[in-house]
Amino acid sequence: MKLLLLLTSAIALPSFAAGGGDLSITDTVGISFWLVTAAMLAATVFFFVERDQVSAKWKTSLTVAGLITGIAFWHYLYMRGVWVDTGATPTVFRYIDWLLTVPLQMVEFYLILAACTSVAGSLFKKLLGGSLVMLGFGFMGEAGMMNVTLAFAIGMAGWLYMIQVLYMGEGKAAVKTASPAVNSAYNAMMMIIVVGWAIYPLGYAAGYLMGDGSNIYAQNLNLVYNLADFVNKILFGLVIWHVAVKESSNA
Ligand SMILES: *C/C=C(C)/C=C/C=C(C)/C=C/C1=C(C)CCCC1(C)C
Repeated sequence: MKLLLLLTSAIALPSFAAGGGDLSITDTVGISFWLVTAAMLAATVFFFVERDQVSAKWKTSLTVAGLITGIAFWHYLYMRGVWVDTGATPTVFRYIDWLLTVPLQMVEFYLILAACTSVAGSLFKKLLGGSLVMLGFGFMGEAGMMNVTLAFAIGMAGWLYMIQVLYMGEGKAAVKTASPAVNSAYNAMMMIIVVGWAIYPLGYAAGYLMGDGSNIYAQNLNLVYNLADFVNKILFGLVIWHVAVKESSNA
């Protein structure tokens, strides 16, 4: 594990550190790309190292948290380069990242629930379906493949469907009988999907519904998306880490 990390950084860091021009002091969005890139790397190291602190059944959860921030770190290296070098919005890199990391977040839900209920599998499929609709239409709207407002509306429907599944569905009923730690993990993850995820459609609206995705709108879009990724990948992992550590010391 640690060898893999070392290898990845040995290959990745020199090639990207040298690329592009200097970061301008006035390029707020570029600076936010830079900060989030570093934070993703730090979070990845943290989650992998912290696996040692938790009991066996929580280790996989921390591994997945580290994979999420690790995949994001990889994409942020490129997204930062695209933005700093060209000033363009790195839509394709962004959505490739989301296409990998959002399903992994659904895997986290599955892992927490699978330990205590039999509905975890069917819940996972519904959440995965909802997130693919959300991301698929979001991408088509941003890439100019369909009407931005219509794409937004269908993407919103996918997200609202997921919220409905989490609040009214079988998962909520199933965790009632689980341990307090599992309950608090489930509730915290619901909060992230409802409150944390709400930042993303705000970013989309700022970029494409209030404007045309150019200049100032592109800046707002990327700034909000970068903030959202920071909250939803790093904070999300920390919530799981916190529960895992608490639960492990009780055992
Ligand atoms: C690590 C990346 C994450 C958690 C990405 C989450 C992305 C979303 C919640 C995107 C949501 C969108 C809508 C709800 C409407 C359509 C536009 C999107 C794709 C930005």
